[in-house]
Amino acid sequence: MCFIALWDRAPLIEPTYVVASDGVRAMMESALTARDRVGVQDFVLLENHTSEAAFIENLRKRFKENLIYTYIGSVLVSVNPYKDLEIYTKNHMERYRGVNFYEVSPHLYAVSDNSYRSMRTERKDQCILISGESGAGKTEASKKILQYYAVTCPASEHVQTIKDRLLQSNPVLEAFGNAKTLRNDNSSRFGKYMDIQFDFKGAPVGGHIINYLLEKSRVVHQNHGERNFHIFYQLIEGGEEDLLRRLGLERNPQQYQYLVKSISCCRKYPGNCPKVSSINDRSDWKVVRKALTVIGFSEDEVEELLNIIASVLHLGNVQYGGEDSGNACITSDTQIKYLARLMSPLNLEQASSARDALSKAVYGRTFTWLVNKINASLAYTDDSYKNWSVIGLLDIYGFEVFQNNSFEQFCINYCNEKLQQLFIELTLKSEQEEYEAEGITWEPVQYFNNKIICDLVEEKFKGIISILDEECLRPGDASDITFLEKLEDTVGGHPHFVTHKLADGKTRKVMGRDEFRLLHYAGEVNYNVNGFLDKNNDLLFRNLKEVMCMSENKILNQCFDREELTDKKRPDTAATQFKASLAKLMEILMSKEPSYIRCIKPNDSKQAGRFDEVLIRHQVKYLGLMENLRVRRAGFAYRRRYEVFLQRYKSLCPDTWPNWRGKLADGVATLVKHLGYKPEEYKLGRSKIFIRFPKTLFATEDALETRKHSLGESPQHVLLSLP
Ligand code: AOV
Ligand code: MG
Repeated sequence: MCFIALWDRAPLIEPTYVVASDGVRAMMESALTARDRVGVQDFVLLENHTSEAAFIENLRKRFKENLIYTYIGSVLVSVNPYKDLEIYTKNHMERYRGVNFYEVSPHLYAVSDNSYRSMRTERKDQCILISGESGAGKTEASKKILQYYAVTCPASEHVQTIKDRLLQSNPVLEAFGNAKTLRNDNSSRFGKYMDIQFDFKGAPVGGHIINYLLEKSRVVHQNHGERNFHIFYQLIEGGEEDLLRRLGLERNPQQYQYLVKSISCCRKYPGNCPKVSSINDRSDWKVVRKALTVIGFSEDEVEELLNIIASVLHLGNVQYGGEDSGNACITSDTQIKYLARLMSPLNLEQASSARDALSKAVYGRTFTWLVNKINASLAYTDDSYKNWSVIGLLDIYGFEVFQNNSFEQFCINYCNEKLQQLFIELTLKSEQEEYEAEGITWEPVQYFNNKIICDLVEEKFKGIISILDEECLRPGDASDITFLEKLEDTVGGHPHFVTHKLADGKTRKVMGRDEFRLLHYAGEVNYNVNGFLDKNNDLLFRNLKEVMCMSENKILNQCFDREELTDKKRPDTAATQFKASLAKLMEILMSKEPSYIRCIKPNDSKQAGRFDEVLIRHQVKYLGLMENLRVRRAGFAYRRRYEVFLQRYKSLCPDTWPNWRGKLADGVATLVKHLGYKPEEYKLGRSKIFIRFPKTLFATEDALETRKHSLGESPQHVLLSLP
């Protein structure tokens, strides 16, 4: 229903305003030039809809004109402009609000407004799924959607508080969960699904966030050229003198091992990149500090939270030396007595990894605590309104490929596979259902279904996660390499799995012996297995947990529960937990009416105005946009409900003008007959007309314009509905 509704209200083409000074001809000529210049605003209107070149050309034309949004039917395609466009003002919001946006350009706000109205009129929960690779603009889109609701939805005093908290949750979660990567200066390192709850009046009265697998390993090391989570730099750069003194921190990121240590070349290039030109840590600190207060953190809670952040930095500076016995002793000045006591039975390597495991656990659990705390502040407490409706916003980490890809990339890319699958299933399904509902024959469309890759990763017993878990649980000589060997034995023949071993027993030289490659829907990625077992086990020494339980810090106290110490059951591995949480997410999303935003990254240098065709073609391909278009055009380029079609074009036929009194379907049949539509050009369904070729529709649009102008109906500024 949501698709249909959106399409029905979708504008036909970019509206272009032209001053009608030289009569109709000049008008039409300008309009044609405009059509040529800005392309079509819905890909279904492309003459040659199967041509990838035409698709890219249309994107390019529009990108050049700063028209970053284009539809494929009801799906919004967005190209990251890498510059601030004046298209998110309050005026723009007003333009889309509650409007039958038939005549308005494609926009995030159109999708947001459509979901909102569907939620209200159909009382059906909605969700907006934003996908695309790292840096494509997902997080920005989700923030803009939230702003749209905050500004345009009705508000009371209570609602205003909720709106403020919803908005302010973003800077806080980004500070603790985002970081600079090579792909994106503000890359989300966790997945986020946020429900916005609306009461019967359509006011946002509450919210709830579910977070997915934070990339904890970043706390203890980063790839060269990347940073740790923003909060560390914000605190050091922006924290008040007094505060830093209390936390024992120096105002110099270079002092902290966790901020300067990169995985590769750490000695050669000490210091990652504490300063990033696009980021102002000091002013971001102020924003975060204020946001914490708006969300309802007390001064004490903020102090405890920052204490934890500082402790992680101190922990990173704990250095070990070797004793004669080979056991580690702490050599750094920082006096952390409990650590000394606990870590001395370990050798040097074990002690360092125990320290890092502690830092990761502390940070990861604090992040979850933070999400819970935000949820508590967004929770709607008024029992009389249990019956709210929901719009869910999904913004996760995008597909990513680095020089070095590890367990984290494996999980992130697996998550993207799952979302792609959901997209395929739902768009195809809804399309097919629409044809069936309208009594029109569905012509099957060939498309690549990535279920085969999802199965390769998650299938019970034989999937990669199962094999990884098996190795994690196996006592004895299990290692990352035995895991790889098991993979080769079990899934070695899978068409989407590759290692250095060739079928004839020879080796593939371009691949390392500690790597496996997955042929993802979005491209090939080599994963290095080093660290897979440890990261999947995600274990923390029991005695370190005990110490954390004894901590006087109230947040840590809540993060490390005593019950955990007595629980004999081994917790699920990280990958299995992630798999289960994704399965749950899919269930949530399937239960709602989806809308899609497909984000495209225009270049790898984060530059405005650069349209890198190779990169874009690749994304168009793997996002399945051509297939999406083919499905949408399966047979028919365009469809519209009878009443809408008749209302728009009835003036073109004397029998339907000014009013048609009979059945709508008969009116449309009379109208198109008068317009000279040939039988092969259209079909009449139960409630809609389906038009096969864009040119048929364009001719009708042109006729409408000519009529308006010949009647002198046009005012000085004429809205030309031409592509
Ligand atoms: P992502 O969420 O898709 O990547 P972001 O939303 O963080 O990507 O976008 C990356 C950067 O692109 C932002 O920091 C902005 O500088 C710029 N940008 C994106 N969208 C817009 C827009 N509509 N207008 C102007 N600038 C924009 V990742 O979280 O890495 O998967 O994991
Ligand atoms: Mg993001």
